[in-house]
Amino acid sequence: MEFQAIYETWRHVFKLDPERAISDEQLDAICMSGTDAVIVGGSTGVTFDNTVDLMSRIRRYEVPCALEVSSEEAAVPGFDHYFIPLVLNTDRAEWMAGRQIGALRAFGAFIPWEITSAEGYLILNGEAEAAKLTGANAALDAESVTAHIYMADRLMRLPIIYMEYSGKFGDMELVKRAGRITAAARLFYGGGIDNADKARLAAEAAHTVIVGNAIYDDLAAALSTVAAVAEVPYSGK
Ligand code: 1GP
Repeated sequence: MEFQAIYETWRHVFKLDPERAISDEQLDAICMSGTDAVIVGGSTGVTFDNTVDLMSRIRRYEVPCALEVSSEEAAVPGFDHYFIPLVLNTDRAEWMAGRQIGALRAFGAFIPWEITSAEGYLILNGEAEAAKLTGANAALDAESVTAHIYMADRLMRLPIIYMEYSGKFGDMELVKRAGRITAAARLFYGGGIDNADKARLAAEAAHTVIVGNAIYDDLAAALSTVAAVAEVPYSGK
């Protein structure tokens, strides 16, 4: 049987930020929601301690739990999977391969490679914290998005392309277009999903739909996205 990575069946994911407070009741609702997985990650303020703390609380549940490793200090063992983001639409090479290489120099021999995957990020909301931090060129037109997809999917053969609009609902036509061009990568979409309708639109456009901020802003609305995603098939391959 062909090897299948854990995330290849995920349609709906909640992303929890270790820097933000979440009560036990809220966390219970998230972990028992029927979501396919929980990803722990954030652009800033992620430390070893707050990551361990959140992981151990999520670990009381059966839901798969992955870490998006955005800083070397916060690489915590014990997750089901590790995602290493590479930002594709920035001129600052440190976000593409620089910091990652620094971390590999220090920890390369200890990395559980069979459960570690790179994510090719396209940060498409210039207002997002991650865009400011990495100097991402968020204003990409359709042709540029296409070129970035070719780069990530065909040339670099990254297993995941992440279209990130964090904080804002994105251009679903652009996401669908990316999906049509993508040959092998799994397409993740995240940004501004705060109700069931937006979740359905995103589920049609991307393989995997990621909900973050809504968890903290309106938990009931965030929870409604789980069933919404399950209702809609992905329109691409
Ligand atoms: C953030 O893509 C995720 O990395 C989700 O975005 O917080 O806007 O839901 P939101």
